[in-house]
Amino acid sequence: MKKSYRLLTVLLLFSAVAFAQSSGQPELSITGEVLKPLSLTPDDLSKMPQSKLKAKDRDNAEHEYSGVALVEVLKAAGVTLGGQLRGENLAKYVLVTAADNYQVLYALPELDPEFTSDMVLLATMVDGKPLPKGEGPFRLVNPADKKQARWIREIRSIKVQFARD
Ligand SMILES: Nc1nc2c(c(=O)[nH]1)N[C@H]1C(S)=C(S)[C@@H](COP(=O)(O)O)O[C@H]1N2
Ligand SMILES: [Mo]
Repeated sequence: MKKSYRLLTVLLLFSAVAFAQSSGQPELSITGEVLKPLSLTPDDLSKMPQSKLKAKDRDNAEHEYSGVALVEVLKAAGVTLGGQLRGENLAKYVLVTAADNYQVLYALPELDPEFTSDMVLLATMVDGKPLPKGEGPFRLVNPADKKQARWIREIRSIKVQFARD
């Protein structure tokens, strides 16, 4: 009797965890050379400073994308940016990985407003609506690139690393 109760408790716990995972929104992890690793939901992002921009997609159609500047998310994780982006920190890169394992890379100065006026946006919305399935909940939009290849869809993780050992 006692044993079967224990078994029941274990089963209930397992199903509770499975339910929590299946009902949760996909999260975006930020790890590597960060002071504070983060795991962000679209709700978390909506509480950060919002940016919007207009950009032409691969089919040359203009859309308004909104979300958070990628640099803001990296700052929240404590990545060396601004005054700290000097010396050995200039050899760090940002590797972004999607659900389909597609990967793209940025160097920190491509993202830092002290180096560039171009914004790379971690978009969550397009034309006022959440990004559609297969694209969201997180996608990069980079109007400065002439090709959209780094507009990575369905982002799951961002890792900051040194390019050298
Ligand atoms: N996850 C993921 N993102 C991706 C790709 C991909 O294969 N997987 N292809 C890229 C390429 S090469 C282009 S041109 C654009 C195309 O974006 P679209 O499919 O929204 O038109 O997405 C980019 N983002
Ligand atoms: Mo492409």
